[in-house]
Amino acid sequence: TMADEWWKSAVVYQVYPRSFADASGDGVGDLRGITSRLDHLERLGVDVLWLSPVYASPQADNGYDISDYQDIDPLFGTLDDFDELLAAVHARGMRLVMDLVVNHTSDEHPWFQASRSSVDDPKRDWYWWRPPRAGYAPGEPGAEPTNWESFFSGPTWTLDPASGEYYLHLFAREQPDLNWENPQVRQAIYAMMRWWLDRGVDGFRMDVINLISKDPALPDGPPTHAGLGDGSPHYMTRPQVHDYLQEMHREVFDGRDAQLLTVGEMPGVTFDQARLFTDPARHELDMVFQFEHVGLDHGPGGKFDPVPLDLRALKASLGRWQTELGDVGWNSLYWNNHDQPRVVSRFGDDEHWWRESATALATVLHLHRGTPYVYQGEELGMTNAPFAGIEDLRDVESLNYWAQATALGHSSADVLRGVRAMGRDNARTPVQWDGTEQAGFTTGEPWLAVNPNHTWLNAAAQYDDPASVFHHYRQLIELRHRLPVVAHGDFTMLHAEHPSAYAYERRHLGARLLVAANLSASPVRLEVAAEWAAGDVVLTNGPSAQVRDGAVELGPWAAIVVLID
Ligand code: ISL
Repeated sequence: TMADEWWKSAVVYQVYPRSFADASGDGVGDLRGITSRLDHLERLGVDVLWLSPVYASPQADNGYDISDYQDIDPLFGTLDDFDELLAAVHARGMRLVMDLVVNHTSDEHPWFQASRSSVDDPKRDWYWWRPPRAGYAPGEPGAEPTNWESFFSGPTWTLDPASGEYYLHLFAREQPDLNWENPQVRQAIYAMMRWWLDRGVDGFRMDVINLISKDPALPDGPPTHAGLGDGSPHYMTRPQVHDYLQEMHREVFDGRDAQLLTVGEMPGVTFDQARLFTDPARHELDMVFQFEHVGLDHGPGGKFDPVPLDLRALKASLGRWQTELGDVGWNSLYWNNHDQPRVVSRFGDDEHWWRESATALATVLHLHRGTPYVYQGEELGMTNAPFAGIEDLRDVESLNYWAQATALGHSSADVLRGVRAMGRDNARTPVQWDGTEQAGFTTGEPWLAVNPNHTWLNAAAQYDDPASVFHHYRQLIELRHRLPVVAHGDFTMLHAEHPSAYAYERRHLGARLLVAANLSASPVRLEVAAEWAAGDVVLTNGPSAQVRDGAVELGPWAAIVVLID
């Protein structure tokens, strides 16, 4: 029932702990740092904190490589620090959702250590081990059991010389994939999840959860380049994923799911699949993260070969998801997370129309039907980082890509251009709290350089400025809480073919909401029904957004929200 679905009127705030706030002064953010900054979240008005991984980890992928699911990494603190954070979040009426990374573990997890110790170990089958391809010796080029290419470049297989067998890793070699076809693996994961729920956490964001089932025949995929292939038909969104999520629901969530939030991260998911995953009657997930809209600017060479965004394609994509998950299912709404470049730099104009474009993009996203996610710093309009060269980068995806692309003969200037525009470290520079030397993030040396624009772009400067990006986000969140039409209304795209305006209407019972934004620097005039002139303008991002008889007028990057009820 609607009362149970509290997350339909909620907004989630993602904390990437390494870059949020450093209480210990070692240059890496930590749990006590987060606890010390909860005022910021409360002021913003968000309902849920999603915490990226803080578990014990060798940090090959910044914590998405877990070596103990039931402990906190010393970099971030202790279980006591965690309990304190959780209590402080609850004391403010917010909820805390954990990141759940169970497609793979770290290669230092005791499960994998046991698994690799011998072909006869009881945990051998907890991971994907295979002999070399028939006719090949271990380690010979082409001997990998399949031609699949890793998300982080190179083959998805690494040889363990001790046994002469390869193990599967869809991501880095330090992230071996668990074998979900083995029921013992699944039960171990469910027990761990219950342990966290018993500790008081309010749900899970499930990392690449649509990749957990692989075709045990492990067929090759269609060739891509450099002798590798695309294995995704054999590991992406297989029907078994639904079985496993339903089993997880029975084993972990039954009886307590009404108060929890579950969201599955699902690269490549289609809306037909997403509708099944989020149909409440099927007891799988509350919502999923889909990737279509953040792939629209990927060029022929992939994400590091970006092309300009075609706004019509963006509207067609997001609009289609609104329709397809309209009556059954539920959308997650996001521009940013720790894997994506900053939206104001990517789809906005962080030079000439920084404040206007950050707030226009926020308006467009937040008033769709679905649950919005704010990634730390997005609410300040934080921008991509001015990385000068590869030595400024830390992310395993960018570093591996750099090594591979330059080895294949691409010029370092070309590779650097792609990585600077699209690399994940853009999202991972420290949160800019104030204008002091390290932006108030740390008293030490930050693990990744603070963006030099923190001198003027920071939280302290925005708190007292009602026109700031921060206050615009705060007002958008407040609108979702206050107006049922925002949380529950239906969705109709307007002017779908307009090349620079994004406009839509929401309706719920007697209420109607018009949202219109100019996502360009040239003024726009949009025809709308005459009655809107008599509505209440509930939000704009500046004086150049106006509604008149039969039209909305929008200056550069202007946005307006009009309510009739
Ligand atoms: O970064 C990406 C966008 O191009 C994807 O390839 C990303 O790796 C994929 O969406 C999966 O992301 C998740 O799992 C990864 C981890 O590195 C990411 O940080 C996490 O969000 C492996 O655990």
